[in-house]
Amino acid sequence: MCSSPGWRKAWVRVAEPHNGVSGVSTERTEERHESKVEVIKRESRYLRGTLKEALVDGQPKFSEENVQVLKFHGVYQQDDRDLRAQLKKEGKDRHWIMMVRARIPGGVLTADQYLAFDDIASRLSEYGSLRITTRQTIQLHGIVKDRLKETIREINDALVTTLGGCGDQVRNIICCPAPGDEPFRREMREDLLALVARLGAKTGAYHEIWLDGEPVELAPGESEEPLYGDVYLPRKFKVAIAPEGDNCIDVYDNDVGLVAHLEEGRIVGYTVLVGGSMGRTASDPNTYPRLASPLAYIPRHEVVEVVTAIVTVQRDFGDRANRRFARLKYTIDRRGLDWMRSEVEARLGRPLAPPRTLVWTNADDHLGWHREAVGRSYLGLFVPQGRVVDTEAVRLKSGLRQVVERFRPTVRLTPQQNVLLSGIPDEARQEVEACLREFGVRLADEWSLTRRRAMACVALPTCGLAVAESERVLPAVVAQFEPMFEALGLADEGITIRVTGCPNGCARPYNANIALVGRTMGKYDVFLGGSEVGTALNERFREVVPLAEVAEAVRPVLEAFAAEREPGEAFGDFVRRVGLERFRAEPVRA
Ligand code: SRM
Ligand code: SF4
Repeated sequence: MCSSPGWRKAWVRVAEPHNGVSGVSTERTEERHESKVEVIKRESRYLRGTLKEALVDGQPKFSEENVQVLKFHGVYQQDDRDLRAQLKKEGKDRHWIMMVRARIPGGVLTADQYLAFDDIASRLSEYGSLRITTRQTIQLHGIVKDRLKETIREINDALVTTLGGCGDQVRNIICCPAPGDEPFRREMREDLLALVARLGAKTGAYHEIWLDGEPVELAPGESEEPLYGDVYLPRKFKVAIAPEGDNCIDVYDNDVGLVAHLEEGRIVGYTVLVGGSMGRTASDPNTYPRLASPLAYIPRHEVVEVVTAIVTVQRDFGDRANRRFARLKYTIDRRGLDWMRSEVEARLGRPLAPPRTLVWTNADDHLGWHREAVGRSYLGLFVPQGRVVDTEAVRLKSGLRQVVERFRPTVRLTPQQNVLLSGIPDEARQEVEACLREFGVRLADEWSLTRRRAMACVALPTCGLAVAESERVLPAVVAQFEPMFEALGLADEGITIRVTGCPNGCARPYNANIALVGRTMGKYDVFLGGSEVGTALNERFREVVPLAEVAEAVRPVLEAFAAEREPGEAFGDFVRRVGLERFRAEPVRA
C-alpha cells in the first residue's frame, strides 16, 4: 500500500482512447499534481488495498489508505464523537465504529430485504437504528470493525450491495419513488436499472474481501474496470431521474439529472441536466453550490449511452489534483457548457438536440394513502429525521417491522428520508393503520406540513465532518418555526426548512426556503430564498446565529412575506423579488 506524500508530481497520461465509448481520441500527456487519494486508488489494485489482511489484524480501526478504499465498498470509518472527550480524559483511544451505506437503486426494497436490514441493525449495530438517507439508501451506524464483514455479508445475502454506496464513482442512482401502474413508472425503473448495470463498479475485490470469493481470471486485454480504469472518477458522481413536473428528488442537485418527458403516459425522452452539486467549503469562497444546467434533449433509448459519455468526460477532464474542485460542476465552469456539449457529442459521434423547457408543479413528499393500482394502495409514512428507531414514546422500528411482516409491502425509501409501503390491498388499509398506532406511530396527516417537509443531515455523533448538531436539533428548530408560521397564516405554505451540521450540504440545504448550515457548535449560517420545487438556490441572510435565535432572525422576512406577497406568490419567489438587503439592516430581535 502506498506511502507517497500527500501531493506529488507525476506524469499522468489522461484520456487514453477509452473503452466502450466511441469516437474519443483526445489523448494528451501533461505534467500535473495528483492528490493523495489518486495514488491510493491506483495502488489499491482495483479497490483491494490490504483490506483482507486488515479485517483479521485484531486492530479496532483501519489504516488511512484502507479507509479511503473502504469508502468505495460503502464503508466509512468513524468514531463516536459523544464519547471522544471522556475517552481522551481517560487516556483511551477513540471508540472506532463504521458506517455502512447500502446501494439501493431508486430506494426500492422487497419486504424481505427491508426485514434483513432491520434484523442486521438490531444484532450488529451499536445504535440499533436504520438511517434512511437523502439519496434513498439505508445507513447502519455503529458497526465495530470485528462485525463489519458479517454485516456486509448479511446485506449481500439479502441481495443488496454496499459497493458504490460511497467513493469516487457513480453513487446510488435516485428516482421518484412513487409506485403506480402507469407505464412511465415502469420505464423509469427500467432505465434506472440499465444505468446501474452500465455505471456500477465491476471489480472482483468486493467478492474477494467480503464474500471470500476466489479471484476471477481476466482474459488477455480485459480490464477489471472497463469504464473507470484503475483510478475511478476524480470524485463522487451523482445521477437522478425525475418525471417531468414533480421534483421530489431535487434533480438539479445532481452531477447528472434526467427529466423524463411523457407522451400518453410513456417516456419519449429525457432532458439531460449536468453539473449540479451542493457541497462547499466554508473557508474557500471559490467553492459553491450549483444547480445543474440543461445540456440536451435525448430520445429515451439513448439514455445509457449519453450518461456514460458524460461520466467519461468527467473521468478524463475532472480535477485529480485538488479534490475540492473535482466535481463535474467545476469541470463545466472551468471549460464552459458549450465545451461540455461538444465533448459529449464527440464521444457519441453525433450532435445533441437542445434541451426542452421544464415546468415543475410540485416536489411531492408522497406521504399518506394513495391509490397505486386497481385494488392496491401505498402508504407514505413520515420518518422523523430519517431515523428508524424505537423510542419510549414511539416504537417506529418495531411498528414498521410488524407491518412489513404482516402485509409484505414493497418498501420504497424516499429522497426526503421517508418510507412508502407499496402494494397494500385496499381492504387492509385500516388494519395497517391500527397496527402502526399500536406502536405509537403517527400517520402523515398528524404531522404539520412544516415538519413533514423539513430535513436534516446526520451530523453528530457519527459524522467526522460535523461542526454543529443537525439531526438531533431538527425537532427543536421546527418547533421554533411552527408557531410563527401558524400566527402568520403560513402553516400550509409548505415552506421547506433544512439543517446541516456543516457546509457540505448533505440535506441539500442550498435550495431550501430556510436553511441552517452549521458554522460552529450551536451556531448556524441562515440562508433564505430557494424554491419549493428545488429550482433556485437560496442566499446567505445571517451568519453565526445561535440556534435558539434562528426563527427570530427570520421573523421580519416571514412577516413581510405574509403582508406583502402577491397573490399565489411562494416564499422563495418573494425573497428573490424583494431581496434580503432591507431585512439585513434590521437588528435581530432576541
Ligand atoms: Fe453527504 C460527506 C452523509 C447526501 C454532500 N456525507 C458525507 C459523510 C460521508 C461524511 C464524511 O465524508 O466523512 C457523511 C456521513 C455522516 C454519517 O455519520 O452518516 C454524509 N450525505 C450523508 C447522508 C447520510 C445525509 C443524510 O442525512 O441523509 C446522505 C447519504 C446519501 C447517500 O445515501 O448516498 C448524504 N451528501 C449528500 C448530499 C445530498 C444528495 O446527494 O442529494 C450531498 C449534496 C450534493 C452533493 O453531492 O454535492 C452531500 N457529503 C457531501 C459532501 C460534499 C461533497 C462536495 O462535492 O462538496 C461531503 C464531503 C466530501 O465528500 O468530501 C459529504
Ligand atoms: Fe456531515 Fe456535513 Fe454531511 Fe451533515 S452536511 S452529514 S455534518 S458532512
